[in-house]
Formats: sequence, structure tokens, C-alpha cells
Amino acid sequence: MKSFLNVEDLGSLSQALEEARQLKENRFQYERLGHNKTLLMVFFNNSLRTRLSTQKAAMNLGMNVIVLDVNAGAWKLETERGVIMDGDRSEHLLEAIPVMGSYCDVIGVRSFAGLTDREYDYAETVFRQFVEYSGRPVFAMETATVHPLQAFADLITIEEYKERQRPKVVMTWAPHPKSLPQAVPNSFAQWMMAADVDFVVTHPEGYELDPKFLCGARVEYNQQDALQGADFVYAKNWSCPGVTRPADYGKVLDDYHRMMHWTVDEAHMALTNNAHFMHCLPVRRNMIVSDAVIEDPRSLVIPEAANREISATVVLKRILQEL
Ligand code: AN0
Ligand code: CP
Repeated sequence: MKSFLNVEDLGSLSQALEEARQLKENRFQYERLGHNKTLLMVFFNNSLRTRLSTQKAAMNLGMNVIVLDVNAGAWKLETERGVIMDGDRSEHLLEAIPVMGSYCDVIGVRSFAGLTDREYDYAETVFRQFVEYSGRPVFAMETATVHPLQAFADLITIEEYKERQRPKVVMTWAPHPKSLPQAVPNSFAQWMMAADVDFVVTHPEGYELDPKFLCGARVEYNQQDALQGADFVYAKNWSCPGVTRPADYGKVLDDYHRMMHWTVDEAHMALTNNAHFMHCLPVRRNMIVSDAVIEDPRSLVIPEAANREISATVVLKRILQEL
């Protein structure tokens, strides 16, 4: 695997899930595979889970790990080609990337959407430059449009907790005070549509996801109708993807105070088939989800986060096996 962005990059999903199950039983099975191999994790944005779980996964495989926080101590990086660099950015990605590649064998990149220029974000401009200029396999640790390590961990979690063969999984938009990327819902939709689940998305009008990621998923604008009979409720906020209204790309469309009826609380969960609650974290309590729902024993947010170690171990193992 030379790059990891989309669900297709894993090949057979059932095989990947079986590999995850086996690695969870003994996460040190391949502890010699990464001997003398170095993972470089490059963060353009904050992280708790991705940083820790991916480092732990690399350690499970015997790798060495270097972490670079671009915004904390590195030179400020220019990302656009052709600009006269007379501002505060001292170095260009076009030099920085091959230099980074020279110190490692595998690179993970976290680089969120800027949420101002849809074309730039949806072309995955930063990630693609890492693939092109580093000379190393590169995997997404949440890029402008996708968060595949999260979606893979989510699917592993659903497999572990499902109580019927083909569960109903509902992804619901929920309110948030700030503009957030579409990477998590994009990947979740893409992965759910590749998995054996009955998948429904619900959101207010204007938040339609890009068809490339929605993959034909059913959209039900009425949240209460969507939640009926759900086995899993996956909450997430995202800003306007700019599909139906390009000028609104990256915006919060309505004052969140007027959208609080979308917050997942006990009344919402009462509509479901005693559903498990899921969220990728970090989550704002009593915006996205009520205290009672996230603290309920049916909430899976902690096992879901724990499975990030497993999804990252599978992905790094696959990459190492092809080095
Ligand atoms: C990010 C997002 O919504 O994409 C990261 C989630 C894993 N969340 C925030 O920035 C709060
Ligand atoms: N879910 C997730 O990716 O969390 P972090 O942003 O803390 O890495």
C-alpha cells in the first residue's frame, strides 16, 4: 500500500476486518516487522487520539517514531506554488517534504481542510504533495476530505457490538459553534456504504455531503424518522460542504442556538432500537450529545477510540509488508 486515503486502498474489507480481529487478540504478532523502520507523523493540526494511537500502533510493530508538529517549532511552511515568499512563511513544502522523506520510511499526515477554498481542499493538495515528493508511502491521519483510520476503527467497533447481521447505522449531523471539516462524515459514509450495514444519513438542508463520498447513501432530512429503529447512532457536526450552495462552503449555516433540537439526547435515543451511541471524539457535550447519552453504558465512544490503535496497526502492517 503506497498511500492510504480511501476504503478501496485496503482491498477486501472483510479480510481487513479479520486481520483487525486477529491483531486485537495479539497486537504484538508482528513486533519485528518494523525493526529499524521509522514512522514520521506530521501534524498541521491538533490531535489527541490520532497521535497516541498511531504511535502505539507503530510501537506494536517495532518501529521507531518521530513526531513533527508543524505549528510548534518548525518553520512556517508555504503550501502554494508560485507565490513570492515575502511573508512569515520561511520554507516551502516542496523542499520540506523530500527532506522529511529522507529521515523516515513511512509518513502519516494530518492536514485539515482550510474550509475557504473548496477546490483546493477537495483536490487534497497538501496530501498529494506528500505522496508525490516524499518518496515514501503516505497515509492520512485526517486530511482535507477524509479520515480513514477513524472510519476503519468505527467499522471494527460496529462489527464487535452489532447484535444483528445487518444493523441499521444512522449518521446524524449535530450542532457545533465552529466550522468543522467534512472529513469524518465523508469517510464514515464511504466506509459504511462499503460495509454490510443499512446506512442512513440525516442532516438539515444545506449540509449535503459530496456525492463522491456519500456513495449513494440514503439521506433522510427528518432526524426523528431517520433514527427510528437504529442500532447505532453516529453523531458528528460538519460545516457546509458546498455541494448545493458553493458560496457557503465551510460555513455554519444557522446560528447553533436555533439548531439545538438536533443535539442527540435521551428523547432521540428513545426512537431507536436501543442503539449504541458513537462519536469520533473530541466531542462537545450538550452541543453534539447530552451528558446522559454519552455516559450511558450503550455509548461506545471509549472502545471506539481504543480501536484506533487496531486500525492503525493493520494499516501500518500492510504498508511495512510492502516496503
Ligand atoms: C475535527 C473534525 O471535526 O474534523 C477532528 C475530529 C477527529 N474536530 C475538531 O476540530 C473539533
Ligand atoms: N478522533 C480523532 O482523530 O481524534 P484526534 O483529533 O484527537 O486525533
